[in-house]
Amino acid sequence: MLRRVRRGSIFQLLGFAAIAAVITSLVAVLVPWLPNPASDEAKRIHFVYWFTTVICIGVFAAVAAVMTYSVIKFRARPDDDSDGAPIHGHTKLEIIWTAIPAVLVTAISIVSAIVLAQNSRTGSHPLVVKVVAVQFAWKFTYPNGKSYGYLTLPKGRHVKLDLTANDVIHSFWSPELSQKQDAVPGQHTSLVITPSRTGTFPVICTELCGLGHALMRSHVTIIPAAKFDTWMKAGGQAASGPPGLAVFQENGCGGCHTLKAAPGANGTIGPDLDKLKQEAARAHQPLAAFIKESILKPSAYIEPGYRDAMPPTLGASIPAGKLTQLVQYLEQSAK
Ligand code: HEC
Ligand SMILES: [Cu+2]
Repeated sequence: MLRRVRRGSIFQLLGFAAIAAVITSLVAVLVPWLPNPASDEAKRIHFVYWFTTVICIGVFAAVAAVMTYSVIKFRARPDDDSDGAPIHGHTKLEIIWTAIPAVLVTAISIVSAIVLAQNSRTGSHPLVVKVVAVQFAWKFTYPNGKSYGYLTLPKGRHVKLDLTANDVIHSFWSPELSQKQDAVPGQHTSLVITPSRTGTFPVICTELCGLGHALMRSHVTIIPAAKFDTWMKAGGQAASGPPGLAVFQENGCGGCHTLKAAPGANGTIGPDLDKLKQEAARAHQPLAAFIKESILKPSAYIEPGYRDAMPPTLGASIPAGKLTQLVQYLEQSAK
């Protein structure tokens, strides 16, 4: 069979391969499949994607060319009812098409192993941020003991997230950071991030964790390292303001609720907390009692038009003193 492939046919094969390679390359390059990476780790992961994609395009072009050529060249003519030639296979060809993919797959695994090893390097002084996931919110605690519902990271520094969960398995993911790590109750997992550009990017839970899973979103803001030090010293944005505001920020309430007084609180998953007075009246409850019950037992009263998606264990995780501050703060801001 091979002997029948003449020079003209070689050019034909190469032509088909070139067409297939150009089409698939355009699909790979023109469609923005990957987000713009925001960390060194993400850049390395994207390199593995492209490395693998280039190999895949080569293999696809070769297979598509041989298939197209064969369909055209060896198709049965009309009225040709004869049997095909009794071919036994071609040992040389089989060795080639086994050896080449074996080399390519080995190359992919070596590149992946190198990237995995590089991506778990923390350097000597990583900034360690403790991450606790609960149904359905994130809590990020810094070395100075301050906690937030949002992640703030310094550009260019090694950061190590130390993840765990209080109830069920969750998973930390930010598309621009291109890494995922499970947050498991009773265990500590870690993730190394070296932010490479400033900006604000989504943080998403990617482990189905209950009714509010789709709402379990936060964000990560990357700021210049110099600004980060002052941000840490100032205790972040929650430092200025009443103590109840700090409790509100720490627990990520603003990811689901809008509250004008709290910077960054523009969530729409839960009711607008600037309208708490009307909401308490609708529930026929005194304002303070309504707020406290809503936090401790969110399912007791469901605001019309909203789902029962407020984290049921969130209230119990707030110490009594802080809870009182939070309730007072919301009560005052509603008046
Ligand atoms: C994952 C999203 C989410 C988070 C985080 C969250 N809530 Fe909610 N919250 C909701 C939803 C959804 C409702 C409406 C359903 C209901 O009434 O239980 C709600 C209801 C409420 C209500 C009652 C309002 C009304 O009109 O019924 C209050 C008060 C409240 N939340 C305060 C808080 C506070 C304080 C925090 C932070 C400790 C918080 N929430 C965190 C989603 C959330
Ligand atoms: Cu989750």
